[in-house]
Amino acid sequence: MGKVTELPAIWIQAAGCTGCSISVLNADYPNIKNLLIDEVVPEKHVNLRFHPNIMAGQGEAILEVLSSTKREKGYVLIVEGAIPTKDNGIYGVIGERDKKPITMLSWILDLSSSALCVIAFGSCASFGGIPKGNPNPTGCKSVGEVLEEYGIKTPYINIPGCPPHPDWFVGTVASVLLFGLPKEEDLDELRRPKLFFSQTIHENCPRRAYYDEKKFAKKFGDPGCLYELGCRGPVTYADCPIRLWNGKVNWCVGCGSTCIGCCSEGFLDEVSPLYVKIEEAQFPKEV
Ligand code: FSX
Ligand code: SF4
Ligand code: SF4
Repeated sequence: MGKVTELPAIWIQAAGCTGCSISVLNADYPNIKNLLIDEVVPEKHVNLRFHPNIMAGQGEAILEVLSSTKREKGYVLIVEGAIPTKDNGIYGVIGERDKKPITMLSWILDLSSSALCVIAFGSCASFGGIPKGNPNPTGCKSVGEVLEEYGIKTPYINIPGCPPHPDWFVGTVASVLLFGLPKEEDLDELRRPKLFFSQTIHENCPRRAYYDEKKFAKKFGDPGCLYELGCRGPVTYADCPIRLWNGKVNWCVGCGSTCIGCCSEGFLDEVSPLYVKIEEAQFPKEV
């Protein structure tokens, strides 16, 4: 057997609901055990050193893990949740030093500056999401906004979704392990991996024939396209209809719900109210 190389990773949770973590815990092939204990790709192992939900450690000891990983460099920083920035970020803290709270903002600035890359996981981290929604009392911002505001040049990848699909995380990490950091041409203009986000939901939806024939559901439970019930599939980029969710069991439109545009840059404010029809003039031209 060859020598196993390790990629250290730190997962910071900022302002979110933890759904992104729960989604990754539901990864199936590879599952979360394969991801954390085994080699995700031959001779490469992800060493997840800090994750608030699944690590056993607590207190000073785990804060030291953050500091020592930072000193080593060569790690990936994963951020889940938007970053509260108002009043120096005091509305979101992780631990304390000398009896003073350490803000999420300061951790993210500190850890991102020495990271190989930052993965903004979920719509909150990628675009601000629900925590940034009007009136945004804590001044939440996306990871990209914060890095750019503070002049931090570490490359970052946005993986939106509320929550994002576990495959989008595992696939991105596996790609970093196999091929190194994604090249600019692998990301779109919103820094999403093109592999997962290059087509709209509407392009691959199994109800698309109904749309083309103008057979629209009038109420939930009806057969037909859900466009008139407010489906955001035509303006949302993600591969849900072909990837499916929960171990390929089903997905939003498959179970009779509209796509609510959870991967959209404007989620949630700009896709609301959710169950009101959008205008066809808003569709991108490729659909
Ligand atoms: Fe946001 Fe993560 Fe939505 Fe929740 O914390 S992307 S609110 S599913 O889980 O950040
Ligand atoms: Fe599918 Fe929604 Fe497009 Fe109708 S509008 S075809 S339900 S994605
Ligand atoms: Fe989000 Fe739409 Fe995919 Fe459902 S179908 S997970 S709402 S992007």
